Amino acid sequence: MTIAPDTRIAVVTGASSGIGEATARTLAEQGFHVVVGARRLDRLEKLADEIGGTAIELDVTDEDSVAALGAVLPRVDVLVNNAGGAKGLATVLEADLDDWRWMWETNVLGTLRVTKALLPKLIDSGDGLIVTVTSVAAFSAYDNGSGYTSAKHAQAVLHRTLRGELLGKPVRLTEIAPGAVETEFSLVRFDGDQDRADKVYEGIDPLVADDIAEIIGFVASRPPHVNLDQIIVKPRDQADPGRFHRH
Ligand code: 8X3
Repeated sequence: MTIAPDTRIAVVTGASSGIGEATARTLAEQGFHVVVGARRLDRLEKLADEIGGTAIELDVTDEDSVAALGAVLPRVDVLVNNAGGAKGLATVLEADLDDWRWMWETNVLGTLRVTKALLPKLIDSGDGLIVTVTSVAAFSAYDNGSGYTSAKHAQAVLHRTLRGELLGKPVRLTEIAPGAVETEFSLVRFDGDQDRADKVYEGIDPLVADDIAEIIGFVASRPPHVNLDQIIVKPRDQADPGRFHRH
């Protein structure tokens, strides 16, 4: 990757759509060279062209893929751990082990792999920032959601632990916990069932990806001594996971 040595680099995982894509655009507008990672390389390359960034095929569940990302980066100033998601809604009694494995692999171990790989460079930058996109599901349990809520709790605890472990190091840590954001999230959760996905947002004014990207942009543009630890953001129409005002 050839970029001017003083250009700051932001890495965004899960950047082929939704919050990741919007965040990549926002950080590029702020002057970062944005490295966008995801599995869908065709979409990524189009995005990277548009924002003057770099597309890297990335599977956060694959050790070699993450190592390859780490090896190609000359420096890292910002990491946005955004890759993840939900699969299914099932009671504990009917839990699908494969869905659980997918959720833990992407949200929890994916965040762990990428963070471990890039942390030395974030520290070396002298002013690093790790933003981890968790969820309101990282703060409460809800019926039929234990695979996702448990994975989001674990991802959040991993992120929050770093706040203490990195105390004294030049790295800020921000957890963004969104409620309902209309992206491909529900389509993935319901295995491509568009009608079921649409119902999640029916009658509410949900958040959109740009709402979260703007907040991440605000976080990334604070001076180095300002650490926004946690930001919970929901639509006005949502009080809690699953508790909506539908009109
Ligand atoms: C998803 C949050 O409120 O759509 O992370 O279940 S919600």
